[in-house]
Amino acid sequence: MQKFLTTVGVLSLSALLGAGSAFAAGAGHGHGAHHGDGMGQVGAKGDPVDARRTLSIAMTDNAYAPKSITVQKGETVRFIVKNSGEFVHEFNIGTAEMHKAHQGEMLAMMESGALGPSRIDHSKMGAMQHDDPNSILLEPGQSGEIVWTFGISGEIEFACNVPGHYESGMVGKVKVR
Ligand SMILES: [Cu+2]
Repeated sequence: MQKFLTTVGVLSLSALLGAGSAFAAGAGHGHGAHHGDGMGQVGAKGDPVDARRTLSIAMTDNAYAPKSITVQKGETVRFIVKNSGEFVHEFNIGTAEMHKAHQGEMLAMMESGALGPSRIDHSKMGAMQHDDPNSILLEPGQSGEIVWTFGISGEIEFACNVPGHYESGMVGKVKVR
């Protein structure tokens, strides 16, 4: 009986390990973002040397130009993002579910004083440092860039999750062909 149980234990463990590796392979490049499930579909932090295309994104209160973009699956794109508005804005690539989850984090940042309507207080960010590779958060007048490698084909979004902005239309489509 003892021997039987041990064998079952070993089999279960290898089954679990097998499932784990399959998941890791499907989830892409193992970057540091922590929003979980959507990432395999969304893609991963890109390497600037792979970027053959640079797209400029203008942020105002509360809109993006352009409103939608089309990329190829697996394509690495360099985004240059400029905040020309009077409020803090974010450019964040993800699924609608990921944006919804991130909106809760941004609300917590605002409530803690780390995020104001028109400024970011990095000293108060603490454990909530806003440094996910799929997003950039900019104060009025600031510019920045992110490099992103898109995942499988489908439709995802770029969005601003500063409280109230997504709801007021600060969201655009990414068509991944
Ligand atoms: Cu915004």
